Amino acid sequence: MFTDVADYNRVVMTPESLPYVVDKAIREAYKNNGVSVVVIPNDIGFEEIEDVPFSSAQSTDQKADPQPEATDEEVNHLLEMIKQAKRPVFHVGSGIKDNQDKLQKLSEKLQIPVVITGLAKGKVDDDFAGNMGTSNRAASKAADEVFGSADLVIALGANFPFANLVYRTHDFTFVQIDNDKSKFGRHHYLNYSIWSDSGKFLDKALKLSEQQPESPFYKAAVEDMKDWRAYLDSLMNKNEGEVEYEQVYREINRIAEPDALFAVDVGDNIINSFRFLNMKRGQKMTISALFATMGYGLPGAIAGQFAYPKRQVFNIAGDGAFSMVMQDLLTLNKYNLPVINVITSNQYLSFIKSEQDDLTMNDFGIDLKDAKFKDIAEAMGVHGIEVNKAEDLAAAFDEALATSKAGKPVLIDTNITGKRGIPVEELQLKIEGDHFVEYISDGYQKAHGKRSIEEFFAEYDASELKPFPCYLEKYGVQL
Ligand SMILES: Cc1ncc(C[n+]2csc(CCOP(=O)(O)OP(=O)(O)O)c2C)c(N)n1
Ligand SMILES: [Mg+2]
Repeated sequence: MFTDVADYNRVVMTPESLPYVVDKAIREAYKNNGVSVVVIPNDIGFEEIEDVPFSSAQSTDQKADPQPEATDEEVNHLLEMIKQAKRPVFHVGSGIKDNQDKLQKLSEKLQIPVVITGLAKGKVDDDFAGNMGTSNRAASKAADEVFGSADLVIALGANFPFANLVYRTHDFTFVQIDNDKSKFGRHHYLNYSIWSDSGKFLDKALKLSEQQPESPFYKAAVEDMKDWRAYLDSLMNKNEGEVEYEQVYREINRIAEPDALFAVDVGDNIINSFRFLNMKRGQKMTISALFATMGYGLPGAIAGQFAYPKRQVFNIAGDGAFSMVMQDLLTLNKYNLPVINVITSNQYLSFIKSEQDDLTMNDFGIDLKDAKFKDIAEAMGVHGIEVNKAEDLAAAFDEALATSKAGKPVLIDTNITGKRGIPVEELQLKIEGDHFVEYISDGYQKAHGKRSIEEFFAEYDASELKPFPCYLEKYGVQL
């Protein structure tokens, strides 16, 4: 039954072998970075075995594995490729680990903007000017545009699962740097690869490269991202009328401690946490990245609070996703886990509604009943708060913070509007003559009617945004 998911899978056959099988299972899980399963037949629980102290831990267990290292020749070759490129972009994944300082230095030194994968959110500083954010659908405008115009993509510790969507939009030269050879060329034809730990690669690249003059492309990218951030800020700072999701994120940012943990559920909150969470270095985020399983937020938060009992933990979930697992509020109560649950109730499976809206089909199976999550929480012994007006948000989050600080779990049900965030993945770039032209995807126009870029921006309350070619033109980026 477990063969499909387990790297190690054994049934314990004798009571005496139990400690050894469990020990082996733990070792195999670490070795394979995967799942071990030990099946213990019921009757073994009734057998007495001799209580012999057992430990196989070794003094070398804490020693880090040796890591592959880029050679001078490889790094010089890549630096040459970068020199030949006009619009190079880094695509950085979670393999960057804690090397953000080195990456940010290299990005500035070589004038290469950084696009990140979702798992690298928080691993490259959100306020680093060269950080364009995430790409694809759960994305920032600048990341999609900058990526869409790149002629060289350098993936660093990135195993991007949505490559079929964004790596196929246009031709570019592709370089991959990874410490795992099995990742090479998985997502794009490989023009060059460097088998290396990211930190060791960055050290060498910093040593062997020279400071480049300001590049028009880098400047255009940075300004595009700056304007996008200003747009997001203006949305977050509204404080009247109905509650909107941006303001909920403003409040999360306001009360989040510097070492907070965020467990983010699947749905619009994935898009919105990438866009609006202003993550600090000490903070951590967990999402169901590859499988995108709804109902991840609350169990993720429970695991986070058990692993880090002294840290502040958020569960950020939509009403649909939360409904799948809300019975575990009782677990928060039972173990006194002071998790702050933030529920964004829009009475829709909004993430799917947006997909259906973009197809020529009628809505199907996406509307939800309004649930009184506050009352549900209270009935399970968790303090519940409900917010219906933007002006009441701050007080609600203050109350949640105080409750959590007093060691108790809390839930805030924010009744948000059904407003859709701007689908920046519909912005497409093409080269016409000697310049880039931006337009709205054919699929979107087919479903919603013909529209200009300006009309598209206006539809999402984003008239201050400009198409990327404006920035390219302003700084004289050459094709
Ligand atoms: C277990 C599971 N079922 C279905 C899906 C497909 N799916 C992805 S997002 C989503 C809607 C999420 O709705 P909600 O939690 O209300 O969040 P919203 O998008 O409305 O903010 C669905 C059905 C999924 N990812 N996982
Ligand atoms: Mg919803």
